[in-house]
Amino acid sequence: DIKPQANPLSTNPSEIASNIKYHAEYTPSFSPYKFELKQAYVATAESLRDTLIERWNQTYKHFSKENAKTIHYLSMEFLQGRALLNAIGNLELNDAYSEALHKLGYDLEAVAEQEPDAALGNGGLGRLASCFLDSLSTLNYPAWGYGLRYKYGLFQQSITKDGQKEQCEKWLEMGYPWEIPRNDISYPIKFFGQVAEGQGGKREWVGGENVRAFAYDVPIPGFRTKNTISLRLWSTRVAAEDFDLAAFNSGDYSKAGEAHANAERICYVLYPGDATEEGKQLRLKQQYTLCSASIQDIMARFKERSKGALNWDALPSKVAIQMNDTHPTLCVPELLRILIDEEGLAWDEAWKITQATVAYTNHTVLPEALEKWPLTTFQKLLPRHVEIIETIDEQFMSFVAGNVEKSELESKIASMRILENVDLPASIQSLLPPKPVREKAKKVKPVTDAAIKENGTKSPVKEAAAEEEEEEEEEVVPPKPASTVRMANLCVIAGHKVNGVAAIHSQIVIDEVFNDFYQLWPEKFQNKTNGVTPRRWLKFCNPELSSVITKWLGSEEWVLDTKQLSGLRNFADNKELQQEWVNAKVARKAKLAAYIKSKTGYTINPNALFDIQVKRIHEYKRQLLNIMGVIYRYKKMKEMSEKERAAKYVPRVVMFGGKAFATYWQAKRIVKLITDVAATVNNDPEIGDLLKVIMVPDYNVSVAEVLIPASELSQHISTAGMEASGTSNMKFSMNGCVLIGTLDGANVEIREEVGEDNFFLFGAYAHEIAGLRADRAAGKFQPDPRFEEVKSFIRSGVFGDYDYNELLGSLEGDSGYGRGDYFLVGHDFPAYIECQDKVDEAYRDQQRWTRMSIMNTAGSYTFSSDRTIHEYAKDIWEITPSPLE
Ligand code: DL6
Repeated sequence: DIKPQANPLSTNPSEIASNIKYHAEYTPSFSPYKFELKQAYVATAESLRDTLIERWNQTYKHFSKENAKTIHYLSMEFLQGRALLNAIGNLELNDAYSEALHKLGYDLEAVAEQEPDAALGNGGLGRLASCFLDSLSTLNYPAWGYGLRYKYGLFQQSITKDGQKEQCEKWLEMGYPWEIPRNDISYPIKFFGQVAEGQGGKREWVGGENVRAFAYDVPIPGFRTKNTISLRLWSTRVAAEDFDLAAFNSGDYSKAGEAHANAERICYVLYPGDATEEGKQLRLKQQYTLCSASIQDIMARFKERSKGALNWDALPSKVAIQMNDTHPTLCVPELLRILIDEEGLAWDEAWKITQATVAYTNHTVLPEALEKWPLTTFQKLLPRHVEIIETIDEQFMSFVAGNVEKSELESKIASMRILENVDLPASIQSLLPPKPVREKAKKVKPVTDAAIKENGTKSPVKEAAAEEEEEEEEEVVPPKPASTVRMANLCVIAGHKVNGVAAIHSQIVIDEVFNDFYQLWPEKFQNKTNGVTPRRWLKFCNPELSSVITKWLGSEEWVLDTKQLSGLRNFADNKELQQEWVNAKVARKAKLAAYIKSKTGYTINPNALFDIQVKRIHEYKRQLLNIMGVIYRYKKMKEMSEKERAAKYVPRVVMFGGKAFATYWQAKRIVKLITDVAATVNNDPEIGDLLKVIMVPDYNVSVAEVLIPASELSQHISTAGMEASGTSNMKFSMNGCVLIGTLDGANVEIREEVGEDNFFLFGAYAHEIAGLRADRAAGKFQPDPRFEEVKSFIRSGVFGDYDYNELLGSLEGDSGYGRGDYFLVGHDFPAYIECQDKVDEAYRDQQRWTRMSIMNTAGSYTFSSDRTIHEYAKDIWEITPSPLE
C-alpha cells in the first residue's frame, strides 16, 4: 500500500519508502514486476543518490562562487568499497532508512549486502585515497578525486585446493547506481603520432590515435556536513567522429571495430600484466589517460573561473595537484605541454607554474616498485612528452652542475637524472671534469713451450704486445642497458613537495631513497603519516564498540575529533567499561564466525583468540613467517599430550586475507601453503578448536569491515624498513585490536601512542637489515633449529604433496631459488614464535587483554585521516575549508 512517489530529499521514513518504491518502478535498470533484495538495493541507492546529487551541485556551485584553491588528488587506485551504508551513515539517516525499508519488508543490512565493492584498487594506496576523499569532504575542503573507471577492477579471488584463482570483478554488471555519467564532459586523448615543427618553431603533436575520456562522477558525502565532493572517474571510448564508417561500410568490421577495442581496453583492468611491450604500452596509456583528462578538466575549470581574465601565473594559487605515487607522473609533462604548446607560454614560466602546482607522495621504498618505463615505449606513445622530459632532464642536470662538487657531478647526475642509460647531451658533457687517461700496462706474456711452438721463432714478448693491442681493439663492450624514464626522479624534480607516509618511511626516503635530492632541496621533503577515516573504520563498521565509546566519553564528538578517544585511557581499568568492551567484541566475533562459515564452510570457535593478517600477499609482508609460526605451533601441539597442549596454548583462529598479484608466483605459493595447512590442521580431530587456519577469500573493503571489528590480535610483521606505513594496522588498533609487529612503517608510531605494554614487538630493526643481509650473503647466518624443523616438516609432505621447494628454497642462501632469504624470515623466526608465546600468556589474563585493547583504541586517536588531511592542507596544498551554509 506504499505509493511510489518521488520525494528526493525527504528524511521522513514513509516518504523515503515512497521514494524507494518510485525508483523501483521507474528505474529502467530492471523489470518493474520484481522487487527482490537486489532491486531493493538499487532503488534504495537511487533514492539516496537524489540527495547526494543535490548536495553535490550545491557544493561545487559554492566552491565556484568562492573560487577557493582546490586540491585535485590523482590516483590510479581508489578502493571505495560499498557506498550505501557509508552514505546513510554520513547523512545520519540510519534510523529513517531502516524504518523505510522495514515498511517495504526489508532489512537495511541485508539490502546493503547486495552491493558489490567498487574495488578499483590493489591495496593500502587505493584505500588511503578513498579515506582521504572521505576526510576532504567531511572537513569541507574544496577537492576533486581523479581516477580511472576500470570495468573489471583488479580481480576477484577465489580460494581452491590449488590456491588462488582469479576472475574478473563484476562490479559494473548490474549497473552502478552511485555514478553519474557526465555525457557532456569528455576530453580528447592522443597516443603515438609525431612531433612536427609549426609556425615560429612551435612544436605540434600530430597524427596518431585518438580516443576520448568520458567523466563519471561518484559523489562523496561528508559526515555532518552538506559538503559532497566528487570522485571523477574516466572511461575511454572512441568519439563518433573517429569511427571508421568507410571501413565498416566496406565490410571491414574488424578494422572499423579496432579503434573501439583499442580505446575501451584502456580502462578494462587495473595493473594489466606489463611483461610484454603491449602490456607496457597499455599501462602507459592508462597513466596518460588519467593525467591528460584530469589536467584538461582542471585547466578548463580554471579558465571558466577566470571569467575572461585568464592569468596562468595564478594557477598555483587556485590549483593544487597531488600525485599519489608515481602513476600520475605524466601530469607534469602534460601540464607543461598544454601550457606551452596550446596556451603559448614560454618554457620558464610554464615550468615555474607546474612546479608550484604539483606535489608527490612516495608510498614505497622497494626498488622494484619505483616505476621505470623503457624510453622506446615512451617515444612511440608520447613523442612530445619525451621532448619535454628531455628538456627537464637537461635543465635539471645543469642545475646539479651548479650545486655539487665537480668531482661528484658524474655520479650525482647518474643517480638523479630522469633518463637512465641515455648519453649526456653535449651541454652537460662539457661540464664534466676531463677523464683521467687510462695508463696501458704492457703485459708480458710468460713464454711457454706452447707459445714458442705456436709462434715459431717470433719473439714472444713482441707478440704479446701486439696481441694486447688486438685485444684492446676487440674489447668486448657489454650491451648498453636499456634507456628508461625514471618516474620517481621526475616527480621529485617537478614536485614542490615530496612526502613519505610514516615517520620512519619519510626518514628512509631522506636518508636513502632520495638522499641526493634531499641534499639539493632539503625543504622539499616532508612526512605525512597516513590515517584512516574513523567513520567507515569505527563508527559504521563497529556500531557496538562505537556505542560503548560514546557512552564513556559522554558524546559522539570523537567521530570528528578523534583526540577525544585518548580519554578512554582514564577508564581502561574500569570493570564496567571492560565488561561492555568485551560484550561489543563478542558480538562482532559471532558475526565473523558466521561469515567464515558461510564463505569457507569452516566452523570456528567464537571464544578462541581471533588472530588476523590481512593485506596484499607479498614476501616483504611475510605471511610466510606467520604460516611457518602456525606450522611450528601445530607440530609442537602434536608432540604434546592433550593436557600439555591446553596448558601452553590458548585456542586460536589464525585468519589470512589478501590477494597475490596474478603473476607473482612466490606470493601464490604462499597462498597455496596457507590453504594446505588449513586443510590439514582444521581437519585434525586431535587439535580440535585449539587451532584453526582460515584463508578468507576475496579480501576487500567490505570483508575488512567484518574482520577488523572482530579482531583481537593482528599481524604487521614486515621486514623492518620495507613497509612504508600500513593502514590496516591503524584500523585494527582503532577497533581495540592488539598488534604483533616489527618496528616498521606506522607500527613505530602506533606503539608509541598505545604504549609498549600494549604492543607485541619482535624482530630486527630497520638499521640492522643491511648488515644482516650482508652476513647472510657471507654465509655467516646460522638458522635456528626450530626454523629448520618447520621447513623439514613441510617438506615431509604432512600438508600434501605440492612441491614447496621453490618457496622454501627462497629462504635458503644456496638453493638457487629467490634471493637467499632477502626478507629475513629465518632471522626473525625465533623472536616471532617466542613473541607469540607471550601473546598466549597475555590472552589467558582476559582482564589484562581487555585493558590492552582499550589502550589501543585510546592510542589510535592520531591515526585519523582527518589529521592527515589537515596536515596536507596546511603544509602542502595551502587550502582552507569552505563549508556550505
Ligand atoms: O601509503 C599507503 C600504502 C602504505 O600504507 C603501504 O605501506 C604501502 O605498501 C603502499 N604502497 C603501495 C605502492 N606500491 N607498492 N609497493 O601500494 O601504500
